[in-house]
Amino acid sequence: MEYNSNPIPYDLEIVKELKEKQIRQRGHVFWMTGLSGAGKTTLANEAAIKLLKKGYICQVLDGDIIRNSINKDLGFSTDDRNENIRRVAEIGKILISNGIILIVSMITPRQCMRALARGIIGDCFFSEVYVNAPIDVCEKRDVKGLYANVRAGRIKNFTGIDDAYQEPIKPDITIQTSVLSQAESVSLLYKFIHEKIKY
Ligand code: ADX
Repeated sequence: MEYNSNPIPYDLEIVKELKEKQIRQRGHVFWMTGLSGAGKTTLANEAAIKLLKKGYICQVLDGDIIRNSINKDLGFSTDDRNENIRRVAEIGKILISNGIILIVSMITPRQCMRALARGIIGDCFFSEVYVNAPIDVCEKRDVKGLYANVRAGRIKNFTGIDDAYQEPIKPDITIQTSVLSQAESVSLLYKFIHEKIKY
């Protein structure tokens, strides 16, 4: 069968409005950026559970899980990280057109990568959440034992050690997980999400 390069236009924004009316919530992407070990996954999952308990429909896409499934073919070069982010942003665009609240948890180390995601999803449906903890705190936490492997020379191009993490210039919200307790961080994130998604 021939590929149809001129499909009938399908206006995602119109569909989004209609679905949002059905499920009474606004589709929006909360893109959590930060170092490995900053707390992105924990906060994403906790906030998602809170949302689900309140009856909202929400999805978490986490770098580690995505990299073991749909993005299995990608590594950690700049090109691969770009592609990793691009694919997740494209999936995100589809999910939010269904009115779904999407929380993405991915390092997204460069400004241009975050701009890429924002550009695909659309400025008004995208919030950059900077999960901020100093590298020494992340290394001390070493939840996955990765920093120890980096120091032993077993992992190269590790973000924050021998590969750059560019701090967000103007994130929509910053959550300082080395200052706040976990409960305070989750509550801050939840409130921020709720303001954006309430119908
Ligand atoms: S991103 O840079 O492309 O946004 P992503 O969030 O998907 O990264 O994946 C990061 C996760 O992969 C980390 O939390 C860590 O568990 C694992 N990882 C393995 N190697 C690296 C590396 N070189 N740099 C960063 N994270 C790595």
